[in-house]
Amino acid sequence: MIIGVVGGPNKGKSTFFSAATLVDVEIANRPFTTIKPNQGTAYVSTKCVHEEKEKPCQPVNSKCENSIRLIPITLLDVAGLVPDAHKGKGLGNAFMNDLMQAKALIQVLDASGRTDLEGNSVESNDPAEDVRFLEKEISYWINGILTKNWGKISKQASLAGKASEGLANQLTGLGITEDEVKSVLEKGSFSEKPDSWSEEEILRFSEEIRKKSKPMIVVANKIDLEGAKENYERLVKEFPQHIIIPCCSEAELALRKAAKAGIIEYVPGSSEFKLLKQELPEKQRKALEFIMSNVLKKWGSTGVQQAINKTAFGLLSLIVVYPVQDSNKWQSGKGNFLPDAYLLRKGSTAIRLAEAIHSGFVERFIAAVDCRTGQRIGKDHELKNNDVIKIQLSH
Ligand SMILES: Nc1nc2c(ncn2[C@@H]2O[C@H](COP(=O)(O)OP(=O)(O)OP(=O)(O)O)[C@@H](O)[C@H]2O)c(=O)[nH]1
Ligand SMILES: [Mg+2]
Repeated sequence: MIIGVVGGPNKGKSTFFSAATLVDVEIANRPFTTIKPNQGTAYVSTKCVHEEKEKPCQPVNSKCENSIRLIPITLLDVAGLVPDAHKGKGLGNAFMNDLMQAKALIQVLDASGRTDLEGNSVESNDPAEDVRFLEKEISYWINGILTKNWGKISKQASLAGKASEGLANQLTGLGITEDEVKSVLEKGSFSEKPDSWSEEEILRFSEEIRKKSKPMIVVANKIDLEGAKENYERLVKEFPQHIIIPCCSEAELALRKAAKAGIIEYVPGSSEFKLLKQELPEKQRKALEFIMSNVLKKWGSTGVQQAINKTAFGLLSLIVVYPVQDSNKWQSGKGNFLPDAYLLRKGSTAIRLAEAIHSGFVERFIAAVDCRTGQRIGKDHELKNNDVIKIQLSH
């Protein structure tokens, strides 16, 4: 699962990325610090089900710390996007192609309003503009992909009953399915003849398919700075349909680095940390005190882990499922207790779990077992969050 970190320049995207993945990347107070994309592993966190059996799990495809299962996802940090990127402004929008396979986007904006849309330092910028322009530019990016060879594809798509198929073909690179195209065509009352669509109509379609295929969460970053709280509250009012997370990426980066260095004990996402070393340089002690009083106490957490989790469980409605081979002991064939945790879309069936483990399992699928109840389930049985499932395969 790939999730993209996007937004205007100098908003703290790379800081957010680095805090979430602990990959060292260039961070600087100027626009266009990042040019080539950064890729790393972040973790969706959820309470592990191992406590039901009262013994620690032996994770293989994921990690488990303090009874919290950490399931890896790929995070991509890209260059900053500016207004009119689709006309070549800034670094343009071609670099967005790195995000083709992303299932969701995390927009990082500067909630303090100290950077303008181009990434320059200013006294006051309205972060609501960041949300509006970014959505527009992403729609233009999709529009650009959709309209490559528009004459040809729109003609083919207009053939009787072929609109969704023709458009979906053009958009498969973006991970968009024909069903999604169909639903957008229907809900948006688009004509079944794309070759008669006006430019505005094509753009409206791009916008609707963006909402479906690249849903976005908003990270109100730099929440530690003056004025950020007021802006954040305004954003929440102005965009009631968006998930908006107050965040201090810089604090999270400092905490995770301090934890790695053995200076503090800190579980990402939590509202506190424990000092392990009493003797600290003055500057470091002050920085940690600042984070405690101005970020953790005030906001409950730094927001980085919350943003990852909200993207997975809120925006994408994912569930966690634990496949095992031994339905009583919840073990793998090798004897590992609860080795794997998979993220699946809500509504996924047993056969989708089999497919997620290995595409070859689809053909070999016989049945599955809900290990909590011992009940045998069929391929179309809908799975629930935290299900422990044994899949029976033919040889
Ligand atoms: N006060 C504060 N500063 C932050 C925070 N997050 C990032 N910054 C600072 O914002 C500046 C830009 O950070 P980057 O992470 O390089 O921003 P970016 O969005 O990746 O920038 P480009 O790659 O140039 O598009 C740096 O000076 C960071 O230290 C935060 O939560 N609070
Ligand atoms: Mg960057």
